[in-house]
Amino acid sequence: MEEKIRALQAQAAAAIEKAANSLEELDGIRVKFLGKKGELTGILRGMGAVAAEERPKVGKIVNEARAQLEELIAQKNAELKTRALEQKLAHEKIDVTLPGRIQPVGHLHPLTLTLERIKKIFMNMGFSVEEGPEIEQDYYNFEALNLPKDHPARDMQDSFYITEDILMRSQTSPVQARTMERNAKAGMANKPIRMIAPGRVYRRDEYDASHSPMFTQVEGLVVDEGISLADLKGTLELFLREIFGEKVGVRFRPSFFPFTEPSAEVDISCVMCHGQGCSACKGTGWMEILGAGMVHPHVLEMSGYDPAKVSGYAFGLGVERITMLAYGVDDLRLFYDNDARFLKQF
Ligand code: 2NL
Repeated sequence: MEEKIRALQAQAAAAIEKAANSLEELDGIRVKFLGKKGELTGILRGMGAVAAEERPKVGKIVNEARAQLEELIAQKNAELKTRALEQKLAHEKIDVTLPGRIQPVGHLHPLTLTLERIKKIFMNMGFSVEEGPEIEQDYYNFEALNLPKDHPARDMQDSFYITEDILMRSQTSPVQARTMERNAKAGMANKPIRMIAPGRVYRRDEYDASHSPMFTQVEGLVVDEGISLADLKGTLELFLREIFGEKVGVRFRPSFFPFTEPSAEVDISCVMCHGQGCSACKGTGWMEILGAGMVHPHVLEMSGYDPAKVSGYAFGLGVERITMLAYGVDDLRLFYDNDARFLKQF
């Protein structure tokens, strides 16, 4: 009996030593020898067959064998766990000295940058920023601005019609017309207005270095008692000096717009030659930058304002043109190409 136990013990010890390559395998060995139905346990169960005087001795040997095997299993268990942890650590090793991956950070589009600058300058002068629909009614786009149906000046802003009466706006002035009309309809006719209306406008046009059927406009409108051409001149000069610098020359030339009277075109001294005359300004030393004028009395009247009580000035400028002159961009199409090599430079 003693030999049988010793043999079993040796067999189990050898199995633990060499066979256990995983915790599962080790547990299998434990169950095989020490489990409830295990081989060593079986011997204890069979003690009835052992002579009474032999039992304590046999029991002792079995318990010693059991204790030794449990010890071996615990050692092997610890060994396997350590090995598993080492493998895991080796596998998950990271090199903290590797350089990081650079995340490309985007930035605002040059037109957005200019528009934000323009908005900020006017907001600092007390203007509000108003927006309106790009798909507009013929009435607000043309009629309310003194351009009745079949008026020849509509040709200058030939637009994209969706129906007879619905079109892509050709200017942002419908936003101003709507603002005046809203005030008048709310019983606040002649309420002072100091606003700009930025946004996209659409015209039937060529697509070349300086024309596009879609561009970005900012129009401004100021209406109050006693507004004069001096207010228009002072405000626009201040604005142009903020954008192009203190030293920029500014001049007003008489012009015509159907919605203003009198009207003016505003030039700045050439950004390339500073007034000397070069190819960029066709030798004149000046560059046209925006259009403006005193709001036509009929325009005020149509939106419910009383031209006998209030007067106003208005202006319109192209954001693309200002951006081109401010940054020295020579082709307007670059703004819409979405070529990162161009856009990255701003
Ligand atoms: C330009 C200049 C301009 C206006 C726009 C305007 C708006 C209202 C009343 C009167 Cl609600 N005028 N806008 C005035 C003068 C010029 O645009 O170069 N346009 C192509």
